[in-house]
Amino acid sequence: KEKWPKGDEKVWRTALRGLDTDVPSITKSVVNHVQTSLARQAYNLDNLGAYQAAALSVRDNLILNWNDTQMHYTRKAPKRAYYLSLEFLMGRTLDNALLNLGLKDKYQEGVHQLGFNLEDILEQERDAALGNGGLGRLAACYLDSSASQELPVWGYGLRYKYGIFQQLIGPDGSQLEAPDPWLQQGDNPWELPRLDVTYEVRFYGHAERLDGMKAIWSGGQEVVAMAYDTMIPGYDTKSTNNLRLWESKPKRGFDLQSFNAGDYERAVESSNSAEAITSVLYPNDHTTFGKELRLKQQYFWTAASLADIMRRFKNLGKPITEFPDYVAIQLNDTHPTLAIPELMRIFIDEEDVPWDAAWQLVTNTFFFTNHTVLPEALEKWPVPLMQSLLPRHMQIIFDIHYLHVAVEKKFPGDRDKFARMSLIEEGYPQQVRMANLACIGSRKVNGVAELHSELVRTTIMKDFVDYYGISKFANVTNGITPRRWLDQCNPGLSKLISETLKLPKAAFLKDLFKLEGLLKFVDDPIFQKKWAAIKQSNKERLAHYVETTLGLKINTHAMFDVQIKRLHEYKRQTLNIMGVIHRYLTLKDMTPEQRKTVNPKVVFFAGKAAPGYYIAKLTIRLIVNAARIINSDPETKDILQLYFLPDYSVSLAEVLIPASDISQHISTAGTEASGTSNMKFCLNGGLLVGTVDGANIEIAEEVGENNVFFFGHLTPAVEDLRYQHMYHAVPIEQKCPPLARVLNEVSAGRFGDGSVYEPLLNTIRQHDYYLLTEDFDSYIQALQLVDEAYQDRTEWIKKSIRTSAKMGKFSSDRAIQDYAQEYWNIESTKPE
Ligand code: T68
Repeated sequence: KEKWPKGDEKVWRTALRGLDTDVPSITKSVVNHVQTSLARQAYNLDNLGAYQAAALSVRDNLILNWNDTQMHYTRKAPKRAYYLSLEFLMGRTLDNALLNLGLKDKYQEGVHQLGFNLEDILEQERDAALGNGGLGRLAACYLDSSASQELPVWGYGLRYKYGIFQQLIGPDGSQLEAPDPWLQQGDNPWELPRLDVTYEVRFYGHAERLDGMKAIWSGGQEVVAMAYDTMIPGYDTKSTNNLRLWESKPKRGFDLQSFNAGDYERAVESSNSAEAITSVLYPNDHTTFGKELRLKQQYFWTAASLADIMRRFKNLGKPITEFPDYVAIQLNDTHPTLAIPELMRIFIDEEDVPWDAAWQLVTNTFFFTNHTVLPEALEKWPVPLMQSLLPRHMQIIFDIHYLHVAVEKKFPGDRDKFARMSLIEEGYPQQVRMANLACIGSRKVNGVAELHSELVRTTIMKDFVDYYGISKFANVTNGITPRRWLDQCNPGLSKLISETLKLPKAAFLKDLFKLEGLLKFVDDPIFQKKWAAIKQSNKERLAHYVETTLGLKINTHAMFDVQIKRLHEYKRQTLNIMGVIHRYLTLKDMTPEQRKTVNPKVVFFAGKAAPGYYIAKLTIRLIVNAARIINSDPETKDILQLYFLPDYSVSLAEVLIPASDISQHISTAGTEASGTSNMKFCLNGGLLVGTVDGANIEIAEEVGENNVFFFGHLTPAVEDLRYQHMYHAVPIEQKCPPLARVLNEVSAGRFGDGSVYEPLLNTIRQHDYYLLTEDFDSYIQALQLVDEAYQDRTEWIKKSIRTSAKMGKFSSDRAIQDYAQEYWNIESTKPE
């Protein structure tokens, strides 16, 4: 038996009893925080104060669980996995923490007794929006699933001072960007600053080769990385994992030397330049710009994370050769690829491991997930930039390159293949290809849905597949956490499912395949009615939100059609808006009698465009201005409404998704790696209209093709069609007259000055790279089928139930189990 470390064990043990979670204890704890932590009193306590006090009280519970879990990991020393992601799109925490802790009802009652409404309190919290879109939200779902399944997984990322920009819509309908100072709400109750967990990170300087492969890297600039820990509670378990985010700080505060010399400006500048590293999230998804600060972010984060991982490993007292037995690192896209040369540097220069042995260890530690095959998203860094910022890493990358070249001699003669597989792209300047480095430095490479993984194997990684064999290249289809994306965002549905299946919520929230039990009730008219009533109340909740935030009145008896995602040409919001305009023109052509037979429809868009993405921003402008005309046209406004909801966020998604009847996932075939909102809509009983792309395909496999509205050309046709467009272009008037008409109306100024939209219209008229002219007709037909299907409401409800019932596969629990077993080789373990 271990000796009690300090003082009187009995006194400690009584004090350590933990927190009581009956309602009186909860109100006491909240009020304590009001009085002490916030130094406020009842008479001046507003909703924000109540939120802060409630959050601090919930946080107390999280911290205790977090401590127990981390202590348990330290004692048990299991193999751990680390998820390195530049983005974690967490959204709000309080509601999720209450649900995962099983304390929501009690806090509801407690704050009610204190004169507050829990729903209003929850609304006070700002989203933690440290991500762009799918990739960042996936990371957040994976943390939830790891903790819920009691897996020893930590996330590592950056603590940006400013998250994804706030989107405003200007008077002319265009997107404007404002900063997102998410931390300025007062102390963030969900993070624990770790003043004692700091590392120094070097930039620039010179690397001097010693004998053999070792080198010394010195000089340059050093900045400090300081840890902030965010508690990640598992659902229905005490297990609480950690998300460690790094903040950059100047090494010695102000540079005193220049300060003393009276050069105040320079002193402040040096502190600014260190702080700049974690100041802002880059708002570009799917494009790279080669900005030095971005490369600094990537190195700063990977260096701090690896130093931390290495320190934890060394505390185990194991020989360095056992590193991959205790550590698995997942690279979320190529953004953390510098971790590969950085771990080589640590092994070789600091731990005296010989080069070949170090490479062996490194390639047994890393796993790499690719999230896109779009060529403009493949990261490359100029060699000169790398040489100046990270001279030692550039040496190591060249060493890996030469080793790689030597082994590739297995393929004599094929010089093209050689050039494609090279880590270095020739040109002025030369560039380092991060995907190639991530591939050769990792044990396994995966895509995020079946089709995407197949495209990874046959296109961007084809040569590597020939070289390494197929088994290194696998698939893990993405998933979503049913805690947030069913129970939290749609409590009514969650409750109905629980009552119908006669199961506690935890049963299906932890094993989503249990939803299949709903299939027995598909034909039960009472159940159908309840199911439909929940959809209706979610539509009213959304309408209420739109009315209170935007002052617009929505027809909740209409079909709700939703497309919410980042604005991008490949996602084809343009196809959707052209479809809406086509519908509008068709309605205008009808007689008033004919219009009376039309089922009303409300179309919602939301999503941000990268600030420098001109065409995507024009698309927003067109949607907003078309909405102004369409919504005010007395002939059609009762049967067609169009809304662009500004500032899309996780929290807005939580209101939109449960309210949707149909959602659009209409990327050009072969371009959307997976998509994850498609899964969220289906889980909430919404149907899909989509192309045969990404995870749409697997969703249709699960729910049956008759429950998905597919349209458009298939992936294998895309390349040929693009070729035809390049070399045998047919004018749009011939190829697709209905679309030509829509473009002409826009051009003619029907939705405001047409000349503004010419560059957008020309992307369709000229190369039409994303093949709108090829898919428009079948898209309109698919929407027609949607309208017809919606007429038969009972049949529609059945489709909705069947869809939701078959979402088991898309739980992120399944995805994380796959990573844990097939990649990381880690096991569940939990504190008693
Ligand atoms: C998305 N990628 C895929 N990237 O587009 C989507 N990129 O199909 C998939 O479901 C999702 O990843 C999860 O796998 C992104 O979201 C980015 O956001 C991004 C950010 C920075 C640089 C490049």
